[in-house]
Amino acid sequence: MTTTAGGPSLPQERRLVTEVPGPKSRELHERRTAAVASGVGSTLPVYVAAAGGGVIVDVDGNSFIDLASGIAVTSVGNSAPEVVERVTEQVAAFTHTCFMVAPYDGYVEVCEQLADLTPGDHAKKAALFNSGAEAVENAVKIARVHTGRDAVVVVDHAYHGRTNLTMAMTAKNMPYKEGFGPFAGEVYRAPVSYPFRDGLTGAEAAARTIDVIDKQVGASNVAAIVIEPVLGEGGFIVPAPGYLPALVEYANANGIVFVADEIQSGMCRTGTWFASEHEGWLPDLTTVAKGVAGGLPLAAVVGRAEIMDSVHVGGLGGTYGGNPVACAAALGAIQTMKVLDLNARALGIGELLKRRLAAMAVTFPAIGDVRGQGAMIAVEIVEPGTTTPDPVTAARLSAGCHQEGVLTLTCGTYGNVLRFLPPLVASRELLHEAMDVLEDVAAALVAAG
Ligand code: PLZ
Repeated sequence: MTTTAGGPSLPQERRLVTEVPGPKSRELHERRTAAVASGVGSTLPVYVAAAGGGVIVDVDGNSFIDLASGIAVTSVGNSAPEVVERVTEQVAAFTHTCFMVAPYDGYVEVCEQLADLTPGDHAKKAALFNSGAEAVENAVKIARVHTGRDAVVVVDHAYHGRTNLTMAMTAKNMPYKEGFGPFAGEVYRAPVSYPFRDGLTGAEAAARTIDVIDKQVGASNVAAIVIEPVLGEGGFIVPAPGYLPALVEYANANGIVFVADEIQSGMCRTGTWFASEHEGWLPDLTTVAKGVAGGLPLAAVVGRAEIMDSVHVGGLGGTYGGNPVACAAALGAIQTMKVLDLNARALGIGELLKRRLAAMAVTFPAIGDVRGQGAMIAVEIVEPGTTTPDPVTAARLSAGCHQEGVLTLTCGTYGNVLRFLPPLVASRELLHEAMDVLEDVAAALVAAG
């Protein structure tokens, strides 16, 4: 294996020196095709040599502007110095004892930090896991024990993971669920607030959601309502103002555990530590993963101490959950977020991207909606003048950006949303350049008819 130094000292530039993908990437792709199961896809099959700040450099020497952050993970940038330093120290000290066998302070400190950073000054506790899906599963386990109830309510366009329970909770069939059933029971889906498509106020949309829960499930049967404050894979949908506070009020009034799945929206991504802060409501439990550990696998459930503590001793755990190296990475990432004030940077990024995208929408009417919070921004691509989804144009825009050295992602139930999730340390120059590229790609599509 060959490695090149990454991190923020990598030249922060877009640079294409071969076609995309280049010859070395194509060679690696052949090996991959023979060795890696075909069910695992890749958005852009260029093989990575190094990454840092706002760029990813491939094995052919091409440098891409990164608008993906490994799906909202490397918010502090790849190989952030504070993460590298703490991980290096930890790897040299010890790599694993299993917290359930012999504990260590890094795990405790991550739980303390998460209790401190999540909203509300009530008593909180946390437990650590490996992946987002695992955190969601554990939030449901905890809510069921706490309430003595079975039902879990999720919403349209939700994404919660790929394990058996979380597949049942995820809305979209293809590619996440197709052929993988039967799915776990006692998961009920209610409509959500999707301002671009339903035109409802937050109060109206909440009344619709609550009506479905009351009539089809019964509030007294519901252990948990699980929802993403900004729906991520489902299309970067920001519910109308008032929607989430109304659901929280309903949950509180009915003894239902309200779980905010902040796996994608948390840890500075939307310009606050957690997206729930935008409207000032308090979740009972929050699931955390992705951005929390600067690229190492770590996840958490954090929330009200009395709910977290309702589980019997030994009821929560797993071999690797809260691995010491991942905890060291998280402490380095959180430190970086504080020192660089990445919440402020996320707000600045959001403002820049929204301004550029709104200007683009004037000459490119396929952009039906520009939305998002902080550095979690997207455009919904439609047939001009309608709300009819146009996934083909969204895919063309994204592929066009890839060819020009900008790594973009799509999402959405209809596959027609182009989303932007840059590392929060990306420079304004790089972000402007990425928007220039997108503008050119869109203009070329218009010119081609
Ligand atoms: N909850 C809100 O966004 C992960 C998934 C990409 P894991 N989203 C990216 C893919 O195609 O697998 C996610 C999320 C929210 C839960 C999860 C699941 O987190 O760490 O991927 O299990």
